[in-house]
Amino acid sequence: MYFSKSFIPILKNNPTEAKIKSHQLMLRTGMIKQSSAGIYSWLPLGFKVMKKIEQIVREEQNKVGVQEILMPTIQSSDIWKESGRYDDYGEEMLRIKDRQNREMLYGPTNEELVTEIFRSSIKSYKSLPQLLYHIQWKFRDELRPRFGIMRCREFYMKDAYSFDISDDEALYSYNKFFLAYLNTFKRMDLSAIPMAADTGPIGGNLSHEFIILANTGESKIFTDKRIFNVDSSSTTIDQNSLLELRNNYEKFYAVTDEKFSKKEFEDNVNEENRLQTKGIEVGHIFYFGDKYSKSMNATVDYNGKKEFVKMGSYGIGVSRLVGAIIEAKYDDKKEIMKWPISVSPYDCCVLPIINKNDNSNLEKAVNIYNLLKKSGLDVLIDDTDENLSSKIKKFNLLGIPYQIIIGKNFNENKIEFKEIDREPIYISLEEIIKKIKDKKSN
Ligand code: P5A
Repeated sequence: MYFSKSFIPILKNNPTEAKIKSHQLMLRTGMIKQSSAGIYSWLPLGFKVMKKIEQIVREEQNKVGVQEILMPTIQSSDIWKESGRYDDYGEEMLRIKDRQNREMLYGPTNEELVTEIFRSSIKSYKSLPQLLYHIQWKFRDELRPRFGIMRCREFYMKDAYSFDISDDEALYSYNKFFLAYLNTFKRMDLSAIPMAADTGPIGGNLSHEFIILANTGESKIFTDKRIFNVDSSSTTIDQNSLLELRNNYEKFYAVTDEKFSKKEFEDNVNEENRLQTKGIEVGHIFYFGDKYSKSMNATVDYNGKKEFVKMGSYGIGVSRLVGAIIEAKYDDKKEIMKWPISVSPYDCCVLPIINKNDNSNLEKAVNIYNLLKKSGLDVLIDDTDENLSSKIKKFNLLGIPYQIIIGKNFNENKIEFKEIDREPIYISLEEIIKKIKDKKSN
């Protein structure tokens, strides 16, 4: 992509209405544009990042055997009346009437709709477990939408649902998601810690929030620092390995503030290991047994008897993750954003220093740009005539992790190559391509 033809509407200064870094940077670099309170359009740069996040989330769901579906955003109120949540959900639910005067709503979550889909098709326990997910927009009429896309009204969520015959089987499903979540966030270069959490309007008595540490986060957390050293890399998807993983985490006290007890914290964690801080909730998983299957009569045939299925639900804030990654990766001191390569809007950028009346650097840069593209990389070239220092400033905000600078001492075998937050090195184009590709496949 040529910068001059791109739709990346960069603002000169930080927008004053934005209070946290991610909101500032997303507006400043034209990733999003507010359309009304808590509702945003996603412009190319932001959209590219979100789509990459979505794809990682999708691949990790598929890996643990979850099947993708797509449910609508608009739901009928009937199923919510069956579950009893139509009234419980309160003012956060956006209610709509269609031309026949039927009560509809914009889905804030999909436990009811997926239960309705399940009960109409699955009749025998032999078809269990069923694990289904979709990635779809949700609407919650939040009282105080804030921090841009971190707490907004319309947001993009991956929500999955599990259906099992027994508590034991259902916990096995729960643990598959537990592992899938750790792997998902790791691929975004985030360290997300599972913490025992409240279940709120979803219900149930077992739940973990996946939290990444950030001072600007809205969740207060209390934890044993040693939980950061738990390693999940050798966990496999069999039942025992997953149980061991859960145990390895649950050995350490780690809770959000609704679950916090001063006494338990002090009894369980030595003073030097106590950490009380803030974080961003990027995922939340729930086990609620037969809460929905009972009220909505979702049963399967089990040796001649009808049994209510045992369910859980599992959310990831796909759009929130865009902001969360900025909060985690923006370097305040250097004023540099650095996207993890796995979600970066471009793999690298080419920055020619363009002198008036001399197009030769631009020509060399275009040549390199074409070769990089041919090798399969996604590249942004800055073909504008801004000077180098203003290009660098701009690209420090855009956060593309690798820069190729074409200046006056251009040498084909020693091209200036810079990881955004490091000193430049001088290597050949083949070496540059190899470096970036190696990083991408990690
Ligand atoms: C789990 C999947 C649920 O809704 N039902 C289906 C369950 N959980 S949740 O915790 O309420 O939401 C899941 C994740 O969605 C993100 N999220 C938000 N993102 C942006 N703005 C919001 N207003 C918002 N509300 C929830 C969070 O990442 C949350 O973990």
